Parts: sequence; structure tokens; C-alpha cells
Amino acid sequence: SNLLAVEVEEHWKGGGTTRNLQEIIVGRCYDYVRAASPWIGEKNCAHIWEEFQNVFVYKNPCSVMKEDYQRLMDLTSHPIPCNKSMFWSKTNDLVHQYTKASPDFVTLENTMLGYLADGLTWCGKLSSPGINHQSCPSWRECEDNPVSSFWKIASESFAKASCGVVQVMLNGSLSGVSISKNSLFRSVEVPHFNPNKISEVRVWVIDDVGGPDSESCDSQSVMELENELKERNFKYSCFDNYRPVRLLQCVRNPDHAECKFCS
Ligand code: N1C
Repeated sequence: SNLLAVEVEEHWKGGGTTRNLQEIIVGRCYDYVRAASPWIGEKNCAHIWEEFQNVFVYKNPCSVMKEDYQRLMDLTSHPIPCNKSMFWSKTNDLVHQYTKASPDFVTLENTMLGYLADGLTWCGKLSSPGINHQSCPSWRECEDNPVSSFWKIASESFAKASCGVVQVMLNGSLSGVSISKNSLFRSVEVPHFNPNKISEVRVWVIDDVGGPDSESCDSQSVMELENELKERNFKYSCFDNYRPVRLLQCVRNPDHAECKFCS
């Protein structure tokens, strides 16, 4: 009897590739070029999509390495102004609300590379059509998946390109540690800060309005970060509930006791 050729569809624990990924990335590319031209230089959006899909389409989604993104990074690179880089960990929503209100600051998602991929999922499979829309590996299933490798190399290059005074917004209301060793900020970005380019690191530890105030500048993990930075000769400062960010949080919580700055 004939063996049935059963198509083995891979089932991963994470969500599948974002629908219309190509159109979204190409569209974001044109948006970015229009808004940021001419200072980012010439960019070819069709070519950028080609290099992006070359990294993962028809590839095993557990063996995409950060180096595979090098050509995409070359095509999307542009200068980053000194003193404006804003890093973050576990404050994704708040930090981007803040940079919208205070657009001088630049997060990775305001650079071309981060803007193209923000919030998207992508992974490949060996069988046609080479893109898995059903599921993608989570970080725990395999570390070398296309999305994790992307954020690792994008974060690394943003850290390397940053100069002058840089800031980082941390979450002071987490139940665990506010800045764990495994965060991309501490494990990838800080080690790639260039002491010849970066003069000072300003840490902002922000609690949710109404708390809990579980972590602050003198908490264990923040002080470990302080030591790591001081050992490498960066000037360091830390602010609990940095007022401009607090004011922004209070727009949404105007009646909360912590938002009554003067009565
Ligand atoms: O692991 P994290 O935070 O410390 O990473 C945040 C850090 C920031 O300073 C950014 O420059 O690393 C950069 N970064 C992103 O910009 C980014 N956008 C979306 C890292 N990760 C990013 N993501 C997704 O959030 C990605 O899927 C990654 O795994 C999470 C990490 O967020 P985190 O744990 O809050």
C-alpha cells in the first residue's frame, strides 16, 4: 500500500504571522519616508520588503539568527539625534504615550527599523507559501525565532547608535523586579552603550497612579543597574515618578488623590 504523504503542519504556541504583513510593512515604509524625509536619506520600500522576507520566508522559524537581519538593517539605517534616545522596559504603553506628547524623544519604535515591525508577528515554514499564518514559536519554544532575533538586533543597534544623555523609563508597579537581568534593556542595550558616545543615563521609575509603589530608585534591581552603569563610567541619575510623566498619567486620572498636585 502507498504511504500517505501527510503534510505536517507545525503548531506553535504563539500567534501566527500578521495578516497582510507585506502590505503593512511596505505601507509603513512609505509613511515613514514621507514623514521623515529628507533627513533619513533615500529608502527603497520594495527592496526593504525583499530583504525582510528573505530573512524568514521558507525558513525554519527556530533558526533565524540576529545576524540574518544585517542587510535589512543596512537598508533602514539613519542617524539618531544625540540626547534624545528613550529606552524602556515594561512600560511599552506609557513610554509611547509620553513620546507622542513630547516628540523630541526617540524610542526604537520611532526609528525606521522599529517603526516597520512594531506590534507585528512573523515567521516562516518550509512548505508553501513559506509563511505561517496559523502560529509562530513563542520565546520559550525556541530562542532563535524571527521576532526575538529581530528585537535583539534592533535593540543592539539602537543602543550602539545613541549618544549624549539617554533616558530609560522603568515600571515601578511590577510585582517582581522592575528591571530584570533578562530584559532586553539590561541584557542587550546597556552592554552596547558606547562610553565614548553616551555621557549620562537618566533612569525614571514610574508607578501606576494609585500604586502599588513596589519599586523605586533605591530598590535592589535598580541599584544593580546603577552599579552596572557606574562601573562603566556613565554618569547616573534616577527619578521616582518623574513629574512630566506623572502629569501625563494624571490626564487620565485627574481626580485621583495622587494627581492633586496643588489643592
Ligand atoms: O525586554 P525589554 O522590555 O527590556 O525591552 C525593551 C527595550 C527598549 O529600550 C527598546 O529599545 O528594548 C527595545 N525593544 C523595543 O523597542 C520593542 N518594541 C516591541 C524591545 N522589545 C520590543 N518590543 C517587544 O516587547 C518585543 O517582542 C520584546 O520581546 C518585548 C520586550 O518588552 P519588555 O520586556 O517590556
